[in-house]
Amino acid sequence: VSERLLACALAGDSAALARLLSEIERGGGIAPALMDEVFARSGRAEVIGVTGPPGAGKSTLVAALIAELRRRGKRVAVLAVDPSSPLTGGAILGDRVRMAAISTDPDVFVRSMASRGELGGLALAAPAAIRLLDASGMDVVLVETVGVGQNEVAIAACADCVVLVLAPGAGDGVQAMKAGVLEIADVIAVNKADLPGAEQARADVAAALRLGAGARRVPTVLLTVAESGKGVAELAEAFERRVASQREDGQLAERRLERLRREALERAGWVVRRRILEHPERWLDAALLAGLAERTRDPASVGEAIADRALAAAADERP
Ligand SMILES: Nc1nc2c(ncn2[C@@H]2O[C@H](COP(=O)(O)OP(=O)(O)OP(=O)(O)O)[C@@H](O)[C@H]2O)c(=O)[nH]1
Ligand SMILES: [Mg+2]
Repeated sequence: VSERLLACALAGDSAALARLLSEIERGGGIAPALMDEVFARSGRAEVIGVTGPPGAGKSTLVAALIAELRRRGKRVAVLAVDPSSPLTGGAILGDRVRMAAISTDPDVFVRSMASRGELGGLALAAPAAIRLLDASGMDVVLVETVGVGQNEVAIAACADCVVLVLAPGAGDGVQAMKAGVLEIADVIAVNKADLPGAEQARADVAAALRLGAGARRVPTVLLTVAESGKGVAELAEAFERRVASQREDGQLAERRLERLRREALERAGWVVRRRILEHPERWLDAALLAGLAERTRDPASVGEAIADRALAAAADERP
């Protein structure tokens, strides 16, 4: 990746931005020295995670939020992350955005990112992509993730503020609560408030929050109708207020540093893993292999031995 391409992307050229994001998604990434430059310019954008069970209305809500944030004069990027499928997420979000007739706005950038199944995958690609969007001058980066599993929790952890979208009926609320997703929410949007049961769903969520209330700040719960835009201004207001108050009390800086710390450690783990798997025979030698064949050494203990060797060798190789 050339320095010039990066300069274009950082100046807000969306074609250049798209190309760099493809590089990041592919896992090749951008040269570390260039990523340092991106990182140095990042930290201005507010990163808002939008998560929740399938079909709750996340994409529709994101489209409505784009319109709302544009009204407020913000430059908005959307990253739709689909950990499960390399196919669906983007197309669906694309339709919603087209419907909202905002796809031609130069101050809106929408991109989907899917798991390509390689080592580290989205866990490493998503935060790098968010940083690039941030550095390119976006005021708000909305990150939509599908579902309510572990992946989503991890990706939601990339955000300054997490909006959990639930919808009445079909046990959605209950399902999300089981997965412990309520705990990561800063703001909860009970969407499809035009449907029967919305008020009940909100009451259920409020009750579950009272049960789980501990030291942490209780999430704001709102009713929205993503399709008509009802409650969307209030939702934007709620996460902006949330981020502002975190900024004031120093929590935002703390939360961001914790994220970077975890990402660096995660990255280290993947680098070690990759290096071991590049030359497996170098680490898993005949003696260790015999241990496995003769059942004198368990794979777990062989794994420990391999990691010890690789790390020791790395230490020796350092100039
Ligand atoms: N009645 C009603 N339907 C809505 C509302 N918001 C979204 N929908 C509908 O709910 C369905 C799912 O909406 P999406 O925005 O695709 O939901 P999603 O959470 O992004 O779905 P996945 O990305 O597949 O997990 C669509 O048919 C929407 O038109 C709403 O406020 N009221
Ligand atoms: Mg969606």
